[in-house]
Amino acid sequence: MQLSSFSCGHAAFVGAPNAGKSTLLNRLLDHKLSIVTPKPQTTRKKITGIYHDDRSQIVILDTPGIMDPKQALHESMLEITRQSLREADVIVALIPLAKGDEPFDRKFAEELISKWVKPAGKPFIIALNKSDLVSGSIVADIQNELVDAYRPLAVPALSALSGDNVQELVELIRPTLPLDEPLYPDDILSIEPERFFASEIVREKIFILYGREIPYSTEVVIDEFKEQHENDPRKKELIRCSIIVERNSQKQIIVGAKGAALKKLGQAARLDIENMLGRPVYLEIFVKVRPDWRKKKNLLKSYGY
Ligand SMILES: Nc1nc2c(ncn2[C@@H]2O[C@H](COP(=O)(O)OP(=O)(O)OP(=O)(O)O)[C@@H](O)[C@H]2O)c(=O)[nH]1
Ligand SMILES: [Mg+2]
Repeated sequence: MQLSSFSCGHAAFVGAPNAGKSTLLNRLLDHKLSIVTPKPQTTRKKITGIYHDDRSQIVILDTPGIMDPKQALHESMLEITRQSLREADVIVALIPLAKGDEPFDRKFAEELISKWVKPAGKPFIIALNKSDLVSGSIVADIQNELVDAYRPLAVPALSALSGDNVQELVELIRPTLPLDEPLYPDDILSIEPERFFASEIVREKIFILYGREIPYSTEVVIDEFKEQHENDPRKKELIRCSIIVERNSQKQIIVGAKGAALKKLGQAARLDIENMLGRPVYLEIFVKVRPDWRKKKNLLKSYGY
């Protein structure tokens, strides 16, 4: 490692919900750090992922997607995105080239760049994601259009899902970072604690296993995370967590007939948590009703928003 030419700094990934910000972070780290689901508004808090190579360390800030806030929870999520923009040395505005059958969303691109990215006053790259979904011929037109309209540093088209052109993004980010020593040791991928990622894994399974309003009405809180392995590596980790819902009817859906749905959720979450920790886990899940928790500032605060 040549420190005199080493670059280190923060890159904020911002964009609409479902743009693929978390997928891109995971692809760059070659590790599933941030939870990903087909549903929008999956990420609710800042996820810090640390990318390392011989010449650079990029502290990547994955953020909640930008939407019209409808409740206090959304306001808190947007505040997290604002904070990440303030911390950033460079901003990567991630815009999907296609959304299902819908074409490129110029209106959202305009809002994202003019209301969020430009006011931050940082160098920015517009990264066009999901290039695997569109034909190459339309991409060049969109790239030219965005260059003319917003004058970004660059407009790479990439696919976070396939990895196509993702390394090029690193090459574009690197020169924007300060020449500086690495901030973190080269063997860590994140600075958030394991218990946070355990709660995220439970949340991811809720997003995947339940439909309608359930994912959006739930929060996951880790009540106890006991490392019991210190003297005996075979001993299980004990994790007690609560799933918070807004209404009793939602609690019934989460639990399911004879507890079957909750059991399925618990199994899926436990496997992923064990994978993350590399140790066996005993996962206990409670379901609690907290009416209108998404609108209550004090509850939101206690859940880390
Ligand atoms: N086809 C395709 N799908 C992608 C690509 N990148 C992400 N996706 C999919 O898009 C969906 C959303 O991805 P996420 O990474 O969760 O998106 P996000 O921007 O983090 O979304 P929020 O956390 O809700 O703001 C998932 O189903 C991904 O598999 C891509 O390059 N191509
Ligand atoms: Mg996300």
